[in-house]
Amino acid sequence: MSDLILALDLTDAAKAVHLAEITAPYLNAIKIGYPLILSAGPGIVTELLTFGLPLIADFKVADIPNTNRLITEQVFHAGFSAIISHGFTGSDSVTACVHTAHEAGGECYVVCEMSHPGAEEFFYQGTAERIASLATQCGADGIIAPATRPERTRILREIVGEKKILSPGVGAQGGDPKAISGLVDGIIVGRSIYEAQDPVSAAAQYAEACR
Ligand code: OMP
Repeated sequence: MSDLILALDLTDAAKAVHLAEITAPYLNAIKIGYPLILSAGPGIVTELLTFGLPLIADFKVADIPNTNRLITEQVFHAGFSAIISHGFTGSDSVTACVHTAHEAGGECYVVCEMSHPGAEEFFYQGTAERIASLATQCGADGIIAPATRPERTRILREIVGEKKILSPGVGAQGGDPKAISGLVDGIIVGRSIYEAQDPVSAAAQYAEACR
């Protein structure tokens, strides 16, 4: 059993709010990032919070520790419950996000291996495994690992143990929710819900697949 997290990557604020409202009963969290924040403005966070779901800030933070801290402070000040950080920046940068998130009572997830084909160019050959160890040592709450490669996520699970794994790449990127849901704590689904003919029934089906 895993959570269903909607990746709300729409650039039309009204559509995004409507989509969140109608699918909310089937969701455990909503993840938003640059597409919606840059098009709608930061005020969209307050609107989405009215649906009573945790909001995850997907800014894939990847800067020096001080800048990471400043970004993370603003994310939690805005009302988010969790932030996604990159891990390749090193332990000091990741620790800045983790500590700042924890000070605010929130969570920090570290990207270990991405879900798209190009990820094989850099995240293979031990890099993802090293980032997973780093995320654990830095006290991160969990990692991001690909639904498109369940066999890789299985390896990362061995490294992070009980820490949470959130897994994108289901649906539009080809990942099968049934193949991954038992292995991870949450699946992240975007286009296969918000571009579906019937987003409510798509969300209901993904929620069922998470059971
Ligand atoms: P769909 O492909 O439309 O389901 O969206 C997937 C969502 O997960 C998008 O918001 C991506 O930015 C995000 N994502 C990935 O697709 N792959 C990754 O490796 C990491 C993320 C992420 O960090 O959420």
